[in-house]
Amino acid sequence: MGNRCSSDKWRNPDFRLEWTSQFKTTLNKEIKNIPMHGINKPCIMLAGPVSAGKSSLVNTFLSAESTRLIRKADSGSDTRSVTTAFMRYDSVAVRGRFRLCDTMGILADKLTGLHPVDMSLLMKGHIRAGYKFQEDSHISEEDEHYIKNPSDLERSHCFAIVFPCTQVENISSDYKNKIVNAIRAARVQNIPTVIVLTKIDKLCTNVMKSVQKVFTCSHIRDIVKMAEEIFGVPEMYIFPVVNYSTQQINDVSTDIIALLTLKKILEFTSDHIEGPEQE
Ligand SMILES: Nc1nc2c(ncn2[C@@H]2O[C@H](COP(=O)(O)OP(=O)(O)OP(=O)(O)O)[C@@H](O)[C@H]2O)c(=O)[nH]1
Ligand SMILES: [Mg+2]
Repeated sequence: MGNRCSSDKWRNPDFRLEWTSQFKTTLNKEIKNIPMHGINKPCIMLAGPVSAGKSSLVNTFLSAESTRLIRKADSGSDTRSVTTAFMRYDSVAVRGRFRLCDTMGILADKLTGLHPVDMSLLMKGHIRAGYKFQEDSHISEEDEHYIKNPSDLERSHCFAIVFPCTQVENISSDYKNKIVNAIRAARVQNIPTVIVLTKIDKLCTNVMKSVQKVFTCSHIRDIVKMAEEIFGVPEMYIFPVVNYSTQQINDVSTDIIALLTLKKILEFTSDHIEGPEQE
């Protein structure tokens, strides 16, 4: 881990960006006001490798809306996914504003981890929350958690790939293929895709000490550009974040990075729900 920060910003996520609690409050108000065009609880589906930080991201987003750290999703390090069931979490600040959908981790080898069929069915809304994923097979249509005719509320309105920024440079072709195929499946279903790059604190010593340095760290910029090339998702839809992992109390900069990301994701989701103008 090194330090490649300069005084130049590689991204300006908001022209008002100030690392203050007032700005956190403003962002939270703006998030509450994003129109969802009749969809009561749009679903942001999170998917990505085992230990990428999907469940931690749920907790970080929920904490950033709050004055204290929220730990609803179980997180931890293992070679197998800690999250074994499909879980949905309501936003904290305004119940029903949006839902975060947490899934079992993808594994590089072909036969285990989140099954590509389950991934596609989750996007279409065919799987009920609480479904316990099978390690080596997908849900059957006879399963009590299978929804035959999902409503608009059950499908995914945004697909967020969660990927550790520390693994972008040496991603294996198996992982790459599984993720690129998932992105293609989302595209076929016209679901907007974003990438959230976690663990930026592990990439740069300066960012580890002060997460405010995120937009001045050229190493993080390079990783974002690399992720654009690998996954074929435009840079503007790629967001570096740091999740709460060891802290006990909210850190305003961590909350602001999370809220800037959440706001963009919800704006893209809102645009997608609104769709093109109808003749
Ligand atoms: N330093 C650091 N650690 C993180 C970050 N995000 C997650 N972690 C840690 O990474 C480990 C895995 O995090 P999880 O949130 O459980 O990952 P997951 O993607 O839900 O993993 P599975 O459910 O097992 O697929 C935990 O020990 C977290 O504390 C981050 O941004 N920085
Ligand atoms: Mg998890």
